[in-house]
Amino acid sequence: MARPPTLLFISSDDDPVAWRANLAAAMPGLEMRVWPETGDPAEIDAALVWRHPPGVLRRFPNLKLIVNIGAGVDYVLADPDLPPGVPVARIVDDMLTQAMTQYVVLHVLALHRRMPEIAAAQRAARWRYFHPPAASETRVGLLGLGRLGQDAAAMLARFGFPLRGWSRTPKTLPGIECRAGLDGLPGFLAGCDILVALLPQTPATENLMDAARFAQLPRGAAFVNAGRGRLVVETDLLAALDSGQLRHATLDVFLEEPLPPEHPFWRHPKVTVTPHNAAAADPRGAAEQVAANLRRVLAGQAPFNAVDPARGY
Ligand code: NDP
Ligand code: OXD
Repeated sequence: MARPPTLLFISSDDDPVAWRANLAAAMPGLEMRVWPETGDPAEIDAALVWRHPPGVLRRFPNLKLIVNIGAGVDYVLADPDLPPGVPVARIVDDMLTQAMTQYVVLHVLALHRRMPEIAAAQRAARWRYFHPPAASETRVGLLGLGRLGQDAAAMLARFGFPLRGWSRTPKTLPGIECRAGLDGLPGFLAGCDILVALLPQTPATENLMDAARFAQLPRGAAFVNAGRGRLVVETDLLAALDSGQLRHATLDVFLEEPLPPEHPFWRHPKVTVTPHNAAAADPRGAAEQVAANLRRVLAGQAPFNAVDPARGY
């Protein structure tokens, strides 16, 4: 009798019970094993992973697919011992996209309406009036115009913000002034009153936002990072906040996560910290595509939403 398709789940941040239930519904007969209980390594067809221990995926000689439980695959690609030739797919999912768009809209509106300054005034029992600004006065820029950046931009457009976006390859998108590549970056940054980073972490994007790039923003701009911590030189960001070049930073992602208790971001008056919870893959939305991708690789087809390891996303 043929053995059932078998998937190994490796994550200490995600709920294996919920994944098991949703995968069973999406692919009846699927066997799911939870790391470190792998059973016979030769039976593992696919690995569903978030921050797996580096090197372990080499142990499965018949592995045909690695699925990252999330949109950003930097944790997977950072493994120097990935099994060669096994495709890596990421989650591209409406629930995750909606959550990220909620996060971006929430924080762009808060920054546009000066909520950090108003909250600080309340803590000091001070009546500090800010005239409600028009959306047309606040130019919002998106670093990254992928699945998440484009969805957030479409929602922000409804509020009337002038929008611009930056990507690796040139794009034409309705209602968004698009720039591409490093040559296009200074001009892009110069027109962002609120800058939202939704880039993947790759060798080309690490440390992108350094002192020189913060200096290219208009003085008093605000920054939101929902991409990855390594996009930013944290000491340069702190210096830009302290000098007044930036008026506020809202940060969901950090060089070190969890953010250590002694980190200056926690207590900085111009920083809002959120615990890397802008968006997350949810098995209710994502199990179906994991099952579909497993069916595809078992049939000898390439998976959907595969990433290019050479490009890094
Ligand atoms: P996509 O792969 O769909 O889009 C990535 C975008 O970044 C593309 O527009 C791409 O350009 C652009 N890009 C990549 N490299 C460069 C570069 N060197 N220069 C300029 N632009 C570049 O990713 P998603 O939109 O799905 O996700 C983006 C990131 O968001 C994830 O990689 C992850 O790090 C982060 N994320 C964070 C979460 C959180 O909870 N904080 C949750 C989910 C995701 P091009 O279009 O030309 O290819
Ligand atoms: C992701 C994340 O990449 O949660 O999906 O950060």
